[in-house]
Amino acid sequence: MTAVSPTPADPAKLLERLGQLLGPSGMLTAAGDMDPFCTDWRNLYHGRALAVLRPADTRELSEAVRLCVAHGVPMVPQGGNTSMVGGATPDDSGHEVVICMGRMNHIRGIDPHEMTMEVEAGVPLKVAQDAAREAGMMLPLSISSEGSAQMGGILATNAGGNNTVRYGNARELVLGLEAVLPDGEVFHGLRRLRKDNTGYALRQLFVGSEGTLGFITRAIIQLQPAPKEVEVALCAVEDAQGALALFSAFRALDPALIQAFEYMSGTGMALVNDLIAGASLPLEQPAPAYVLVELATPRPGADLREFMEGVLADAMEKGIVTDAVMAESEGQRANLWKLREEHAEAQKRAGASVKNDVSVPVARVPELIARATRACEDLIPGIRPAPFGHLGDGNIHFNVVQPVDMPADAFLARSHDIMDTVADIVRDLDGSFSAEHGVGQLKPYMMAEWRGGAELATMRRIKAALDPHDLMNPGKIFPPATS
Ligand code: 2HG
Ligand code: ZN
Repeated sequence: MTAVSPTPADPAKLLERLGQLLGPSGMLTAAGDMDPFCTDWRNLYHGRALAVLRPADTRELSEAVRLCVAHGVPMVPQGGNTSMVGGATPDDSGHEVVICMGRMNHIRGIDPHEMTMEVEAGVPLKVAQDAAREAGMMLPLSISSEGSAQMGGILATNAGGNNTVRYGNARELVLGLEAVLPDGEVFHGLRRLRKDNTGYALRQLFVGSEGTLGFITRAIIQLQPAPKEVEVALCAVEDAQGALALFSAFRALDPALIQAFEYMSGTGMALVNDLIAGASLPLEQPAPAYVLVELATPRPGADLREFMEGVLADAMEKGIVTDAVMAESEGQRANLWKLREEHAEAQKRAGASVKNDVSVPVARVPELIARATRACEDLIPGIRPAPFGHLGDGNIHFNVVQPVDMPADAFLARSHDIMDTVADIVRDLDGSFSAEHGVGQLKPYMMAEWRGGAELATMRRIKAALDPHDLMNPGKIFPPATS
C-alpha cells in the first residue's frame, strides 16, 4: 500500500505564489488539463494533482521547489510520461504537484573534440539523437519510447535499451549533472571531466533514483563516433538456446561490433505481424523464436557485411539459425527494427498484459524463458507468454498476454500471482526483478525481499538525508517503513 500524501498547508496561497512565479504557461490547475499528466502510459494508475507545474528553467524550478517545501507539498517529477512502473504518476490524494520538465528543452551545446553534448532535462531522446547525428556523432542510447521519453527521465531511471550491450546504461554515458535538490538548492555538478576522483561521485546518486532525490535539470553526455557501416539481420532460431549460441558466436569473434542483440518469441512476433500496420515478417515461415542483430563500426571499409554473412552461414550450417534475412538498405533496416520496436504496442493492442522486466546472467536466459513459460502456462491455461528483449544484456521482458477468452479484469486480478511466479524463477537464477524499467509505484513491495537488510537501509538513510520530509516522489521505490 502506498501512503497517501498529507493535506498541504494553505494550498490556495501556494497556488497563488506558484502562479506569480511561473506565469499562465507554467501552471495548469483545471482537472481536464491535468488529466494526461495524472495517468501513466500503461493506463494502470489514475492519480490527481493539486497542480501541474511547467518551469522554464533551473531558477524557476528551484523557486517552485522551495515554495512547495514551505507548504509541505509533495512533488512528482515527470518527463515524457513513459514509465512502465507508474514512476511519474501522482497518487490519488490530489495533494501532490506534478512538475514537468518539458519546457527545459534546449540542447546547450555539442563539443566535437570532447564528443560531448550538454542537454536540458526536457529534451526528448530522439531530438538529442538527431542533433548528435547532425554533428557527425551518435548518442548511443536507444529505447522504444525514444520519441517521447525525455533526457531527464532517461537519466533519473538509468534507462537501458537496445545499445546497452555495447555502450552501457544511461549511467555510463553521464560525465556531469546539474540537479535541483529536494530543498530547492541547486547541485552544480555539470563537469565534463573523464577523470575526477574528488570524493563521492554524487551525480551517480541521482541517476536511477527515479526522482526520489531531486530533479535532474541538465547533463553532459558522452557521445560516440557515428557508425560508418551498419548491418542488421533478422534470424529465425528454434529457441532461446539457439539465440544464445548465436550471441556467443558473434561475441567470440568481435564483441565490439555488436550494437544490439535482441530476442523475440514467435508469439510476440505474430502479434506484431497481425496488429501493427506496415509490419510484416520477411521470412518464408514463422519460427518459434527470432534474433535481431545489429553490427556497427565507425571504421569505413571494415567489410562488416562479409563478416555478418560469414557468421550467419556458419550458424546455419550448424543448425543454430534456420533462416535469416539481412537488410539491404536503410529502409529495410528500419523495417526489421519495426518488428522489434513495436512489441510493446502490439501487446497493448492484444489485450491486458503483465510485464516482467527481469534480468539473469546471460547464459541463463534460455532456462529463464523455458521455466517461466511452463510456470505461467500452468498458472493460467491459455496465457500467451511473449518474451522479448535485450538478450545480450540478459534482460528479458518476460511479458505475458491474457488468454483470448478471459476477461481483462480477471486476468489483471492475477497480476501479482504471475509476477511472483516469474520472480521466484528469476531469484533462483540469481537475477533481478527490474532490469531497466525501475521500481516506481508498481514494485516497491518487492524491495524489502530483494534489496532488504543493509542495502535498503542504506538507501533509506540517503533518502532521509536529502529529503527528510519525504516530499520527492513519495511512494516510489521504497516500501512503507515497517517492511
Ligand atoms: C522495450 O524494450 C521496452 O521495448 C518496453 O523496454 C518493454 O513493453 C515492455 O515490457
Ligand atoms: Zn527494454
